[in-house]
Amino acid sequence: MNSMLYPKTSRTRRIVDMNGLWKFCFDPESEGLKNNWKNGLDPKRTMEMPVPASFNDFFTDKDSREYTGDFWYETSVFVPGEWEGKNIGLRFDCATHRAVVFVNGEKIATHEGGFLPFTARINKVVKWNEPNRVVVCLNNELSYTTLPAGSTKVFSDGTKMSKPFFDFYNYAGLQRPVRLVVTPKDEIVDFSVKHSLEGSDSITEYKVTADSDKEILIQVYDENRKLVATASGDKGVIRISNVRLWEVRDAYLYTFRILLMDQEMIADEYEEEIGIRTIEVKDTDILINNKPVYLKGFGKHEDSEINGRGFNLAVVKRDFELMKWIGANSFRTSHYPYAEEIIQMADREGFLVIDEVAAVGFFESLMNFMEASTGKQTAFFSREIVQTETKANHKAALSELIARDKNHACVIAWSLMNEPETTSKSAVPYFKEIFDLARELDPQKRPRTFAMVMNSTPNACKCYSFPDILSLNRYYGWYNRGGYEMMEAKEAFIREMDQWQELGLNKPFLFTEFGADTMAGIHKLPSVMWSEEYQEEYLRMQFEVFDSYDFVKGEQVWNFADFQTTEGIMRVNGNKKGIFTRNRQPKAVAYVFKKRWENLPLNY
Ligand code: GCB
Repeated sequence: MNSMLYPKTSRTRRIVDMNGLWKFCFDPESEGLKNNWKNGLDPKRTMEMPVPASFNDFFTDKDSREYTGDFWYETSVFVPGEWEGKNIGLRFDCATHRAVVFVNGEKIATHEGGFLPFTARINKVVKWNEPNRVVVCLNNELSYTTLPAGSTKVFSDGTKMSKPFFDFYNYAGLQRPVRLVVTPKDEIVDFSVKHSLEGSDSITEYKVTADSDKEILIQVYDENRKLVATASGDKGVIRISNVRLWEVRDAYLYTFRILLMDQEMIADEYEEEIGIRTIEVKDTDILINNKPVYLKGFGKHEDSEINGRGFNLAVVKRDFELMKWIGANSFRTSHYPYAEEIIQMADREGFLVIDEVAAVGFFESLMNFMEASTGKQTAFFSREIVQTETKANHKAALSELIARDKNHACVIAWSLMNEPETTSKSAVPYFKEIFDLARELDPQKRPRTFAMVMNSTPNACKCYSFPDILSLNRYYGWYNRGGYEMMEAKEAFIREMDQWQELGLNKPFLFTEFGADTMAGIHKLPSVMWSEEYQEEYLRMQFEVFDSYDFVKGEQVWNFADFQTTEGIMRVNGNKKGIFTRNRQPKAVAYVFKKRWENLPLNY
């Protein structure tokens, strides 16, 4: 069974870190398979490549940076003979966007989707007490069926180019850690928890899946490592008296220790830190532990200088410090699942996370956010291939996401798509299947949402009945009537909000995007678009609108930081809607947010 558990060392489990410099080469002719590169890359064309990282921004030539097609990585890992008799797996935290893995020349795994982990069991091919050759063929091409979606253009000389249906740069590579994971034959494969409250106690329904019929024990420890509850069996309930709940920006994590027992001997041991909280949508409120919350925060990206989308714990740490400084309490993992370490940090810091699957680009346009408001239609969901292959990939990615993140206290909602084209009826059955699947798979039955593009208005959108929380991406005063037209932008914004109000949906609304591109350091009096002054004026207008509708339960500005995009006339070396620069320094408007967010009522 393929386990999505985060790799950990315990008395029964071992990990070998495989990060570092790997061999790397491009394969524009897709000749690697025929030429048996699975047995070793051609030394004449290989170079060294750091893992984890995106390959793109290391290069000084454009062909390499923009490379689209197959590309290969190779390393070797020594597997000690003392692990004979254990399960040996190779765990890729992500391989963007698809991978075929070979060990000692044998194909052992394939995986589609570049933002979720997979583990390949290598027992059948492993060589004990020897280095084992690991070769991975990746591919970063986009199509209608990929998550994220896009297209691939081919020039007259055969060179390929990514044409995303989204603006963030199509970074690729082994962007997150790779590890050898050693687990016992009798193995804990998965577990899930669902909490409810009874007075000052918590009741956790749990379920453990194991590749074994050995006895299962659960022990729960508090933060002082004091045992507070125990249970046995593969499912049941755990009561914690006088529970210390996980609260927004005031986290508390119990350690759930799961044991497989062979008489007195421990056959497998796995521990995870779990925050105990409830999450519910009631009327227009989002309730955490039965208390209403207002989301303050950001749409983000995994994006930084040189590393691209490569996992960088130092940047992650800085981001959390900035989010705390500014008074935020939440973020959306726009537009793909983030590294597990980020979700763990959110658990530890008490942030609320809207966890998004990489279903972005479901509107055939690089600039969908602009073109949507022109009334353009691309009939994305009318394509048969979308209703078959894209949907299958979407379901697989969603299943992996929920399997990976379902126990995290910080995850309070699933975002099932970003800015899909909801104006045609063909979207409806697709939405139904995806929304139903999320409900079915999540033991905690978290609210589901999707981020709605500008033209998903009450009049035009065919899918607004699906989400439990409505998430609006709105750019009144930027893409729509920017600059001196701001007053009209505000009127149009209010008109739309009034229409939502009239529908009486009785559900919470969030703004998951609003923002204005701003070049840090450009000052202009009076303001012009792109100046720091305009960003501030634009945002003050948004706040006035948000604050006049009581069903608005949160604001996540676009974007936390400036980020890299595909080049084009709309972007000046990237998207500049950051409240912070790409180097994580504040623009002037950061102080406006800090003041607003720190002064919203305490309960928020
Ligand atoms: C959007 C997209 C986001 C873009 C943003 C923008 O609507 O969801 O990915 O980056 O607009 O800044 O244009």
